[in-house]
Amino acid sequence: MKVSTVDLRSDTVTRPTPAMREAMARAEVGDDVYGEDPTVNELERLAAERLGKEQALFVPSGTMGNLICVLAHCGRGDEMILGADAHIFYYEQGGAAALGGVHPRTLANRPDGTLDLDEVEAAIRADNPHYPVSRLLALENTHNRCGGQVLEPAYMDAAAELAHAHGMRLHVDGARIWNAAVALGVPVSRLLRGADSVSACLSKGLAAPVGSVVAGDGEFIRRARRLRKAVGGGMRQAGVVAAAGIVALNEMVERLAEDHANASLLAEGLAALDGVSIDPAAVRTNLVYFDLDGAVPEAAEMAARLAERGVLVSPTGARGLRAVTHCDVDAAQVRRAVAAVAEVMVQSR
Ligand code: TLP
Repeated sequence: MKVSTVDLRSDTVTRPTPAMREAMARAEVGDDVYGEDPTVNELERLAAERLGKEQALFVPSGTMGNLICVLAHCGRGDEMILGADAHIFYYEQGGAAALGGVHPRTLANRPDGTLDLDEVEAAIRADNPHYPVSRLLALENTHNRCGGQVLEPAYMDAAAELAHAHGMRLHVDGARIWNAAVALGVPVSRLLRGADSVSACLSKGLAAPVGSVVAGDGEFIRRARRLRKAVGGGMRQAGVVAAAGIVALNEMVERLAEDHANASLLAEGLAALDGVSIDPAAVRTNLVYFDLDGAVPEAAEMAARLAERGVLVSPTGARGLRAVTHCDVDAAQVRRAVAAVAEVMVQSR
């Protein structure tokens, strides 16, 4: 019997559910650049409602969603304050700088994914001809490189208040904002109350095949819609994929709690192994980062040996690895992954 692969590299690997495929096959479509795709229009209505914003826009990816939002807020030479570990800064090829001339000002992320708001305030530029204009504060919730940490509603509110007091806007990279809301037991809209824009993924834990939504007020979405066309994101009969996004929002959010429980199971299993360093109490959502000590193989070799055993994880550094739980991985497969790590450890001693 062929043993199935346990793919823990990312929640981006999730496949559309049977309900999504059915909805996709049945989707009514039209030309969305003309605003005539009824399924896209319904997804955008539903997303705006869930995110608590006036309007939403369907975009092909989280990267494009962030780029469009940053460009909608900032002009060339404007400054954006964000974490040094932010996905926008770290993993998006510097697109906002390359394509929009937006100047990134990074501050250290704290281990909980937040930025120190006193440091943010100190970084905001005075009105002085030497300086760029501080236009945007960008936060990430959950925070990927900080281990899927959840930024609390009170913190999000305080950050928005600070930005607004200085005439700035707040953007939230909410690729996994659904995970944050489920972990906190609050509606997504509560987390975004003060945010001027959000980019939220449908294609990660929510399992849609492609797509993200951005949301904000009507004037913001008007600018974002123009920018989406400029960067090549006008998708025509996109209802075929938007249909999966509607199923994602209606059926896949609450079940993220299972992924979080499986992530804790994985973290506890790994913590019990000699040679692995991880604090299971710090795992609050579906991202599990762990380190290997000097007595065991380095991360790349560990990943290769796990792959031979049908378990896929991502090396994040010489001794660091990331494993991500999602709807295509169950508790039994998580146990198999832990057993595979244990086996590689034993064989390498
Ligand atoms: N993250 C991917 C990789 O790019 C690292 C992953 O496997 O986690 N914001 C955040 C916080 C993200 O984690 C990601 C994807 C994105 C934006 C970009 O989304 P896509 O991949 O749809 O462009």
